[in-house]
Amino acid sequence: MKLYSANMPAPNPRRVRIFAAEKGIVLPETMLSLVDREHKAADHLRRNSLGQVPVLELDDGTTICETIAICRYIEELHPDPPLFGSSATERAVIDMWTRRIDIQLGEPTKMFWRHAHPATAALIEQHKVFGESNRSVLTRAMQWLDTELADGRTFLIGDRFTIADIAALTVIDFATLIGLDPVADNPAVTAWHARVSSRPSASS
Ligand SMILES: N[C@@H](CCC(=O)N[C@@H](CS)C(=O)NCC(=O)O)C(=O)O
Repeated sequence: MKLYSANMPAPNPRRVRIFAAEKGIVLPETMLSLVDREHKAADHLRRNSLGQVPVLELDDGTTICETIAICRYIEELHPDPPLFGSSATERAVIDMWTRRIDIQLGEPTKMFWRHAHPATAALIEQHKVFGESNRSVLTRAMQWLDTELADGRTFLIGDRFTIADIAALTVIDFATLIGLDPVADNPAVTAWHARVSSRPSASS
């Protein structure tokens, strides 16, 4: 099994690295240079026709794309600790939170990155006014998250660290890196962020 991946700041490969670290496993990784467009080269397009990372390649040649699908596969092989939940209710609530994070936080971050950030200007036709408008969308989403976390829970779903925390941490760190300010003025988010960032897996 091998993970085709990319270094920080790429948030999706980082999700898989954090997930594997929480499971206590080491995935052999082949790093592609996104700057050199190695993810768009013919050999990688054969692994993932969308030209994205991460991709998990199994020993029989099967390729699994999409971060959450890769993490679910790892969870099947290494059930402990359960990061997708261990009952029907837990699994549904964790799925709900992971979707909420990707839609509410991930979408505006991605749209700002694509349409307003100088690093992507040469790659796609940018619509800067739209891109910039995502700053306030993310600010509102972070205020919403802060009110959710203000009830004193340790992690997004109570007292158990899950894939939803990994999803949120990687989006928030990426958003910070590209010049957004998602944590500021949100005390409950700040405390949660410090807690999840202090886990050894977060340095992955
Ligand atoms: N939905 C995919 C998104 C993967 C993705 O966007 N990866 C980024 C790196 S973090 C990438 O490969 N971007 C290049 C591109 O989309 O062309 C997943 O969850 O794995």
